[in-house]
Amino acid sequence: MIISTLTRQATQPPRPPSIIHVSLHHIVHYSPSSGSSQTPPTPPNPRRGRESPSLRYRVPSSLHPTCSRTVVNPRLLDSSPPPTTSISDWTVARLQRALKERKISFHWTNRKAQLFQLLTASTSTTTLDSHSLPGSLPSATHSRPSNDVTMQPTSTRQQPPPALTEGQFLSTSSDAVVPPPGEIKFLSVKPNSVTLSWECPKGLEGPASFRVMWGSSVKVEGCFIIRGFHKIEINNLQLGQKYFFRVATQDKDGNLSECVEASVMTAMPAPRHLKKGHSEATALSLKWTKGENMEGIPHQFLITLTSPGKDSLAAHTEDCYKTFSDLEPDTEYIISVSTVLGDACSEPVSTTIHTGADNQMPDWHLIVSTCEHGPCYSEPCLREVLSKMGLEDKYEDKLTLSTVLEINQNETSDNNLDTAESLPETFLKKLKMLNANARSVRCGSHEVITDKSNAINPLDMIVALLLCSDNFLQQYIVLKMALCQFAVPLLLPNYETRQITLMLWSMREIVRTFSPSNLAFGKLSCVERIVLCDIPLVSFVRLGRTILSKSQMLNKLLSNSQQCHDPFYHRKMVCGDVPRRISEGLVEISWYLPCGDRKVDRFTEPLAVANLRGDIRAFDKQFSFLCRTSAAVYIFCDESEADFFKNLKGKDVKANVILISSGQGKPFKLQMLTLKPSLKKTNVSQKKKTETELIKALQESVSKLLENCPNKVSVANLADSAQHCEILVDEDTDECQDARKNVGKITEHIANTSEFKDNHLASQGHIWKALSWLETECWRLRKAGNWDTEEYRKSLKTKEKVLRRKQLRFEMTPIMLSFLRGVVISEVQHYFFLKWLEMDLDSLSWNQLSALQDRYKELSQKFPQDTEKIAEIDKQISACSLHLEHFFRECGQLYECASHLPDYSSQKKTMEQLPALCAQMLLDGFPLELVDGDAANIPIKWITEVLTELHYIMQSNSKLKVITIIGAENSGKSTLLNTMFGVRFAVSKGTCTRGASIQLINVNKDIREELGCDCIMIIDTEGLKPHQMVQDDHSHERDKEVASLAVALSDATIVNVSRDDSSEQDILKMVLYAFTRVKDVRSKPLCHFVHIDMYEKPAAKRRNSKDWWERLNVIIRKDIRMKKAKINRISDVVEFDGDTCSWHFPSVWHGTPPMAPFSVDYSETAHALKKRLLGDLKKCQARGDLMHFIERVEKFWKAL
Ligand SMILES: Nc1nc2c(ncn2[C@@H]2O[C@H](COP(=O)(O)OP(=O)(O)OP(=O)(O)O)[C@@H](O)[C@H]2O)c(=O)[nH]1
Ligand SMILES: [Mg+2]
Repeated sequence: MIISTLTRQATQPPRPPSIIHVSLHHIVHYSPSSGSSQTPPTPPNPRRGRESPSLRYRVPSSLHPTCSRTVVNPRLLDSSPPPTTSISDWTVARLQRALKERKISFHWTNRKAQLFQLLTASTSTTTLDSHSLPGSLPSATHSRPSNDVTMQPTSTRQQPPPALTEGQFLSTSSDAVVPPPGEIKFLSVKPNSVTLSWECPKGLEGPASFRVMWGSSVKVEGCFIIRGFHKIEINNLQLGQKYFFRVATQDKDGNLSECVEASVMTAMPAPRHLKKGHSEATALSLKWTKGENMEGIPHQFLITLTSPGKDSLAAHTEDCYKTFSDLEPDTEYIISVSTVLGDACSEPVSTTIHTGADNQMPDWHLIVSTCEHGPCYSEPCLREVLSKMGLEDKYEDKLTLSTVLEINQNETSDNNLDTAESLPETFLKKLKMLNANARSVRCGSHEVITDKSNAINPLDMIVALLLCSDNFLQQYIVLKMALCQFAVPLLLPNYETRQITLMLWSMREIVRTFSPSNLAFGKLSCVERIVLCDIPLVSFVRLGRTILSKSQMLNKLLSNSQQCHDPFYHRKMVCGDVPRRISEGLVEISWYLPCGDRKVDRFTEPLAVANLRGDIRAFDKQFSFLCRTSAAVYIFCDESEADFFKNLKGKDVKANVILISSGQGKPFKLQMLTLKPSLKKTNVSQKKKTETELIKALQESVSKLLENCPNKVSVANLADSAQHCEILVDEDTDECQDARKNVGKITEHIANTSEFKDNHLASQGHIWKALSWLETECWRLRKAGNWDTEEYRKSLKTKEKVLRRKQLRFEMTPIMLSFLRGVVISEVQHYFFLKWLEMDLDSLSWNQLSALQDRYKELSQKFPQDTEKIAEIDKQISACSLHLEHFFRECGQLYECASHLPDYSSQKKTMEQLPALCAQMLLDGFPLELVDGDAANIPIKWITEVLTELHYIMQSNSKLKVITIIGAENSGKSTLLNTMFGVRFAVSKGTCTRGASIQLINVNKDIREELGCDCIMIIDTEGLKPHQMVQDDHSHERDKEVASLAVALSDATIVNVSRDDSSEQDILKMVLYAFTRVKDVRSKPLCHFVHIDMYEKPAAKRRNSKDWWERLNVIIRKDIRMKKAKINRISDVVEFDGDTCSWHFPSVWHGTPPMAPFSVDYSETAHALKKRLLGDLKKCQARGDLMHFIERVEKFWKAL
């Protein structure tokens, strides 16, 4: 089996001859007889103390390139009882299952530790599978070569060992005098391994045997006899721990000599990449990265500062950065940082830093706030602001996406949250639903805020939230902000560490569609990941106080003639005038993107606009960065500030510098500042008297700049300049970069997405499609004709077997191996891995997909009867699409294939690890394909296993309720679900969702009882195509099957009806069929009809609810099949309230995309619908947990 071979190769270091390698990990944990669970049970690990209450999940070691690692399961964070031991819950889940298989009863009242012992007692083994050893040692039970090794069970395998003391390892058992070996020497001591050697026993001839035993202060870890070797390497030790080693000579009768003994402490990895962050006269900040292999192990760092003749300073931290203040100016300090774990300390890494002179300009000490009474200097205090917002704890223990997506009490209540502590939640709740008013949150319900001391500026709130969010939540927040057309943070200041971070990772998910003037012929628009676009950057900064509001000016500059919106928050907005305490020095970025309509576009080329909050005097780093990277820097200033510009001469200024100045009561001047050969100002335009005139002049100036601007740059390329200006980059962490490299190993093979799928993801190709047809035909019997049913089925089964055998020939490809390795890696890295892969795959497919989707959309709108062409393009879209789901689909196929192998097959055992990985992915917020849209089938074994794993990971607390959406294709179904629940179903023009996908949302404990479930499953379905657009009845039937299944599974169904759809009647018929079909398998589903004005025609009137239901009744009455089924009116097939179950949505965009913000009305209607749906769920009868859901999927899929 390729996978296990590779695993061994990866773990096996090149070794010198005559050294034996022993893997402690295997001896202690490996348990070949542990039934279906091949994962070694994880013993309590005393080093994991700080990880609780996070529940940990151990990945299958056979899939792991190095050794097993742990993954936090965020979904379980607060649903779990405080762990009494640190056995992972994932392990508990598997143990629980294994117990069940052995028919040993299990109760949740059992402590995990007891459970662990119970299972280890029932599954432990005394022989070591030598094939599992990295060194591939010859097996003890087979014939032994002359230099052989005998694995001996240690007492730990049978019973828990007694606590050991030094000197108690080995007892010599005989009176025979056997000469002892010479002194033990340690040839190498690494964090996880030790190589020791000893001299030959004096007076002994020929190859001798030695008994080697070792252990920690807690227990004996291993013991075995070797013959002919004097050297041994012992692997998989714990780092920073004291180990004892004893060696005794053993004669041929088994008599032992006295033993020689030595102990050693395994090495502790030192921190890496120690760098100076910020430094000034009396303060400095440092940053570093964790030592190798320290990921996931809670540890601390010891930092010491020494300077000759001065007292040394020392500090501890768990973070990878530290700030020191109260230092001596102009002094050299030697700084050392060591890793500390328990009593062990690594070698230090050191650097020398010289503090600045006393007269250096303070930049972070004093900030200039924007209060009305002039410059206001105050001491910024991040902790104080965080504590006001109830976020103090979250600075260390970051907020995660799962907490934001979770449904809690506030989701359904109408109570206004208006305390400072509730601001972050209110903001996130609105932002999740893309409410363009999300930033306008205030404490207190009064319009006018009288007590400003308690108020919080929204920019402070955003900075605080980002500082308290993990990388993935940061990315989520920034993406949603961009969708609302809010400016997003480019450089984020942190007043605690005094560091500035370029938010590149956070912006990576932003994708925009726009139409620049130089668009290739035939293309309507281009889709771009915005941080990768080479776009001129124009920066706006302020020097001193000015009468103009820079942000307000920028908003006007970027607004179209048709639509006015506020990307930059400004003074006149809610709480915009509250003094900023932690957001001074923030640089935000927003983009102007043309739609291609000259009448609407303010600029015909894309443009990035940066806005520095605060005075450039106080934020020199940010200002220098902008001068280096921008095509132009516009400086708002007062005429009296002329002297400052002399400072610019020493800077690396690549930008054109333009001053926007005015004096008290004087008109505005726009002047170009030239720095070389001498400082010079040239008027750009005539003086402007009013703000409107000034904005016009600014627009002209920017437009001129955009014409053939050579100075274009992508945000991704700003990272180099950031480093030059001592600005951190958020994605410069080892986890993120390693994950990126691993993704690169996959994507470098993708030249053509379709060919890539054929070559590397082969299991899901035409064989799987043929198999799907056979599987479904077995119960549909559509082509049975005159055949005897049983005979027909038999023939189908035979064909199925042949195909399965063919499919089995596909081995797991190296690409899939790379994928699985990326997924099983540490918690943080696997998330980065999936994100990078998802983004890279999307970017790769757009190139090919975008044009096809435009064509599809055009044909389906203008020539729906041209079914042949539509089907052809649809096929091409399907062939070119390559997303994360294709990789998981491949996992599913590999798993399904392996399920046909005999139980002893190693391939089967390896594949059994895959469902757990996929279940984890679902918990991480990635959608899972329930119905494969290309094959029109459910890989039922795979789905069953994934959801079963999920059920166990959730500790059997998986009672769920289901919300489903069905409706016409491209009618905004996925958009609506994403808006309501903050989830991330794929959205795209043309055709997008295929089959059906699911996503899980956690329900907070506070309303589980009320809602009657622990989680909510959302099912997004492929759009229904009108009859005229479909080439054959088969695909039409397929659409209806998917819709029926989704309805049958749901507790509440949303039917999307796009008001602009000319084939509405046809779609409604299909919807009604879907409801009719489920009539026999379940009670009437709850239903809401949603009418969306996709293209907002002003004349469009709201539909009268009564007319609407009557219209549905008319369709039913006219249909003969429905009549036959005794269905006469809509109320015969669905449960609904005539007055409140019909919803009207405006278009999602308030204006013309790409510059249009998300419609507030749309977001608020979506919120109301969500509240109503949750209300419905409260009332509907519980239908069980995930295990019941799986049963229903299989039952309904066959029955429908
Ligand atoms: N103008 C406008 N566009 C919308 C609206 N809702 C969604 N869209 C866009 O329409 C396209 C399709 O949206 P989706 O949400 O993917 O539609 P869908 O119904 O899920 O599509 P399929 O899954 O392919 O059936 C996307 O480009 C959306 O941005 C709307 O109300 N107005
Ligand atoms: Mg969709």
